[in-house]
Amino acid sequence: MAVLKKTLAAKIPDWRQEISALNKAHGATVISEVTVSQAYGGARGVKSMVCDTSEVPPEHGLIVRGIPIAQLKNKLPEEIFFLLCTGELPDRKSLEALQEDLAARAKVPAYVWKVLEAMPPKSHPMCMFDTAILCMQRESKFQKAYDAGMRKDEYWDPMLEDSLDMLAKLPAIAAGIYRMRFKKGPRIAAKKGLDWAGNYARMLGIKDPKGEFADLMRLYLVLHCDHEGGNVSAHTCHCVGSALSDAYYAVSAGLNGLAGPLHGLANQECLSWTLEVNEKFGGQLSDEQLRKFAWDTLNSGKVIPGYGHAVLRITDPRFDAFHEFGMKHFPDDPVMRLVDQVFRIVPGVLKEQGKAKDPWPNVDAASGALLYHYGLIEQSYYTVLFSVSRAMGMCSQLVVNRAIGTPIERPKSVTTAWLKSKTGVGG
Ligand code: CMX
Repeated sequence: MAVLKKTLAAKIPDWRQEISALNKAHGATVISEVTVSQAYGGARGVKSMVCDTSEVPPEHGLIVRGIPIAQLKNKLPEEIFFLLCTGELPDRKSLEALQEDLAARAKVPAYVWKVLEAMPPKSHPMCMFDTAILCMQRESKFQKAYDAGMRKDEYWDPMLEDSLDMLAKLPAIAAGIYRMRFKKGPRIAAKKGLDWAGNYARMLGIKDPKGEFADLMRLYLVLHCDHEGGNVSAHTCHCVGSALSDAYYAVSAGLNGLAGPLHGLANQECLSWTLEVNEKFGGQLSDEQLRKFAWDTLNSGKVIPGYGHAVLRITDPRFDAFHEFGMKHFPDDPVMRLVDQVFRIVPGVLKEQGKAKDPWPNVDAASGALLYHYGLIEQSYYTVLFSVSRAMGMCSQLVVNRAIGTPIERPKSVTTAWLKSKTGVGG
């Protein structure tokens, strides 16, 4: 049995026992209340689901299985996936075993390319990526095992199989979409022995004489890996998976949520905003001009992309990691300089406006500038990069949920009439 699966198999009985004991002893303990505003307000802050892969305390940012993301920034994405699934980082041998396993599963079925080639030429790269994942559903080992009468306590095993099969193929699919959609020439084959992110960088075909772009890809895929359970993409994946839909259905559903402009698409919008500022002022603008431009954006009823967060109340540590990377490798790049200037000015503007609960930059505020610097300038592609990484979080959550037997999700909705009667409004 492969090391990742073996590690999980050893841990799952303890997880089940721990949860069962907690439920038995404290099942009736109240952990959250819901106000009328929260019911109308996207359930913000309502604690009503469990996610053990990661947490996002508002004052600290992403913590993966107990380890702050800043301490993981030099790891490989494969190590992060192992950590997400099991709660421990792999040793060297376990990492190599996982890398070999992924390499052995990496071949993309030929029909995926045919489906992608048949799509309208101006399809959004996210729609292409989701479609590619969804059309591989026929490969699902979970569905086959379910149809064959698998027992409930075995669900996690084929869910892990599907997750590994899918994750192994995502770099080639994502890179293939990039080259097809933006007419970059034929697909580039993976190189044997190269890590998951290194191969993704290679297959994209971005010129990388110093290997810096590959390092950026490693960092990018680590930083976007997971963000607890309640964000749109994770929650959608969780909800779809709770119906025992397999990983292909659930992850593609989650990614459709990531494609929204208030969620993953913000990284594309953020760079557009930065480039618009850059172009308007010819690469040079004073702090006062930037402040005015930010106010103009707000006064025209738009948000400043890359700033604010539903949960965080600090500068996102993932922004810090990207900012540090950019300032280390190309501090004089005009777009990077502007990102830095925006970071100095925009939080003050948002505070002055007083609406955003979090005036600080999120992960999207810097990532686009870094990609742009290395020549990955097609902004509509950026959410696909995010997706390749976030699929690790979604898959690990699916595996853990099937391991601990999370039931089908079914929160109760109420009507406005019910709320009026409950609160005594109108009679
Ligand atoms: N610019 C302008 N206004 C903002 C703002 C920003 N960056 N961030 C929040 N606000 C506004 C909201 O639009 C809201 O206004 P209304 O009351 O008029 O509706 C008000 O401030 C309160 O919002 P909030 O409670 O602070 O934030 P939400 O939890 O509702 O929304 C988010 C969070 C991320 C959608 C929001 O901050 C935003 O739109 N940011 C810009 C887009 C972005 O960067 N998204 C990427 C987030 C990262 C991710 O999830 O992937």
